[in-house]
Amino acid sequence: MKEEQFLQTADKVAKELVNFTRQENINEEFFLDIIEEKILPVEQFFADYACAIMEVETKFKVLNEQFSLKYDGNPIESIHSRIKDYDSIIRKLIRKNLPRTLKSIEENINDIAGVRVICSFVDDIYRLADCLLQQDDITLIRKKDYIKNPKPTGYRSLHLIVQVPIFVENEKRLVKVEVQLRTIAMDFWASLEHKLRYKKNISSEMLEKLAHELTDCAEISASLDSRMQNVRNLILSENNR
Ligand code: 0O2
Repeated sequence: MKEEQFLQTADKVAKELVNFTRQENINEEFFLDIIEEKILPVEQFFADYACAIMEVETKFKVLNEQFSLKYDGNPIESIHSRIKDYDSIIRKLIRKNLPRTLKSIEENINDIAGVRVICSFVDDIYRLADCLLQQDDITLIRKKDYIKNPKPTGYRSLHLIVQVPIFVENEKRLVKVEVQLRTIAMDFWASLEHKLRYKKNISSEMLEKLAHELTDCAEISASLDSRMQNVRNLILSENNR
C-alpha cells in the first residue's frame, strides 16, 4: 500500500514537472539532463543491490539442491530478500550522524540488500554459511553470531555481511549484502517480536514485563531447536549403523 501511494505521488510529481517545464518554456534538454544527473544514478545504485541479491539467492538455491542430493532433505525452508527502503536508510544515516550521500550510503550502510535464509536445523545454518564463504567470489566483511551470543532481547540468527561481484556490461562491481541465517523457530520469534515492538500506548512497567516474557519465549524456542537437532542427530546415527 505504502509503495502504491509512493508511486502515485511520484507519478503526480513527474507530471507537474513536465507541465511546469512546458509552461515556463524550460528547455527540455535541461530537464532531461537533470533526470540523467539526479535520478538515473539513484536507480542504478539500487539496481546493483537488486542484482547482488539475485546472485546470493542463486548461490543458496544451488547449495539447497546439492545438499538435498547428499543429505536427507533440503536444508532451506525459504528465502526472503528485500532492499532496505529509502526512509530506513536515511533514518540510519541520521542516527549514526553520517552524510546523506550515495557514497556515504554505500560505504556505511551494510544492509541495503538483505537476504534472509530460513533453515530447518541449527547445523544447517553453519554448514550453509561455511559453504557460501568458501566460494572464491565471496568476501566476508563481517560475521555476527547471535546464535552463540544471543542479543539481550533474546534475538538469535547468524549475520554475515558479504561482498559479491556483479557483472554489468564491461564492468565488475562489488556489492555488499547482509545475509541473516536462522531456523524456523528463530524466525517465528523474531517476526512476532518485531511486530510487538511497534505496538503503541503500553506503559513502561508493562513494556519491561513483556521484554522479560519475550526473552523467556526466546529461550523456550532455542531449547526446541536444540531438541529437534538432537532428534535429527539420533535419526542420522541410527541410519548410519
Ligand atoms: P530490518 O527491517 O529487519 O532490516 P549495522 O547494520 O551493523 O549498522 P546493527 O544494529 O549492529 O547495525 O545490526 P545488527 O544488530 O547486527 O542487525 C540488525 C538487524 O538484525 C535488524 O535489522 C533486524 O533484522 C535484526 N535484529 C537485530 N536485533 C533484533 C531483535 O532484537 N529483534 C528482532 N526481531 N530483530 C533483530 P533492522 O535494521 O531492524 O531492519
